[in-house]
Amino acid sequence: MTSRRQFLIATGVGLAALGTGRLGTAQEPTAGSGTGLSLIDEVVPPGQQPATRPIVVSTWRHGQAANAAAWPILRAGGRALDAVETGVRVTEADPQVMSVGYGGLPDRDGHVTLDACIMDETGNAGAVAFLQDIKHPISVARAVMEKTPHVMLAGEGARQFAVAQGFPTTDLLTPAARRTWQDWRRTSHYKPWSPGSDPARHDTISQLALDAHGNLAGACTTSGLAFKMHGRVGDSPIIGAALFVDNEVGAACATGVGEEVIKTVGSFLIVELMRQGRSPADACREAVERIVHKNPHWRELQVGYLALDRGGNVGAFALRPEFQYAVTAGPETQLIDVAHRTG
Ligand code: SD4
Repeated sequence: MTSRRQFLIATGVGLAALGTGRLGTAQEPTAGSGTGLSLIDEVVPPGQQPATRPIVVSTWRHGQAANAAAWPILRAGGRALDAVETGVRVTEADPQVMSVGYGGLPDRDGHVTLDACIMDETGNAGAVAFLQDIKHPISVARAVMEKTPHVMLAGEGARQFAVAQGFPTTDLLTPAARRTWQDWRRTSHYKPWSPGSDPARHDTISQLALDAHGNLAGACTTSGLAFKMHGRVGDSPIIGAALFVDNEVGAACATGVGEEVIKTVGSFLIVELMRQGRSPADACREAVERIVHKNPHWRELQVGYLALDRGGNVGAFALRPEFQYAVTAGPETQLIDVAHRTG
C-alpha cells in the first residue's frame, strides 16, 4: 500500500537457505550483521490469502532454541498454538536464560514471579500474572484459556489453579540467579533498562507462528524485569500489550520495559496498523514512535516489537540497539539484528 513498506530478500545464502523471502525490518539490518539480506519495497494487501508455508519467529538470541522446538510441529502440519507453546517451554526450562521461567532473576525481595500469555487463531487467549513456583507458566496460561471461562489468573489463585491442573511446584530461584540478586542487593540500584546493561535482564521470549493451514498463534513468557517491586506485573501477560493475534491480519509481540508497552497497547496497535495496510516492520516502527512521542526519557528504555502478518511477512523495530529476533521457515534459523530508533 505504501512506499514505506520494505521487504528483505535473500542475496546470498540468506533467505534462500531459509526457504522464505519474507523478512522485513523498518530499515536495513545493521552493517556487518552478516545476514546477507537487502531491502526492496513490497506490498502486502490486507485481507490477502494466508500463507501456507509455515514460519516461526521469536524474540532474542534464545529464540533460536525455541524456534527449533516449534519448527517440527509446523513442518508436520501441526497447529501454530502447539508450536508456540512447545517453543517457549524450552526457554522457560533453560536456567541459562535469566529472564524467563526457571532460573529467572527474582524481584527485589528474592521471589521469582512469572508472567505469560498465549493467544490462538480464533482470538482465544489465556494468561497468568505474578505466578510463583511453576516452571511452565505458558502451559498454565493455555490451561486458563482452554479450561476456565476466564482469560487471566494471577498470584496465589493462578498457582492454586496450576497445582489443581497437575503442574508440579518447583523452586525457580537457581543458585546463579540468587547470587546475581545478592550482588544487586549491595547497591539496590534499580533501573529497568539502561544502554549497555546486561541483556540477560531484559530478554522476555515472545514467539509468533503461522502454520500450514494459514493459522496464527503467539506466546509470551517472562520472569519480568529483574529486581522489580514485589507484586509488579509487566506487559507480558496482558493481551494487546505484549501479544496480540488476529487471524485476519497478523500477530505482534513485545519485549522490553513493559510499562511502556502497556501504556501504548503496543501489540494491538501493531496489528491494527497492519489491518490498515502497514507492513509488519512499518507497524512496529510506528508503535515505537508512540513511546518516543509520549516519553521524553525513551533513550533510557528498551522496547522491541516483532510482527508477522498472515501472508508470512515478518518485521521488527526497537527503541534502542541490540534487539534481535530468530526466524525459522525451513531447515535453518537466522538471527536478525533489528533496526532501532536513532536520534
Ligand atoms: C516486563 N516486558 O516484565 C517484560 C520484560 C522484558 O525483555 O520483556 N524483557 O516488562
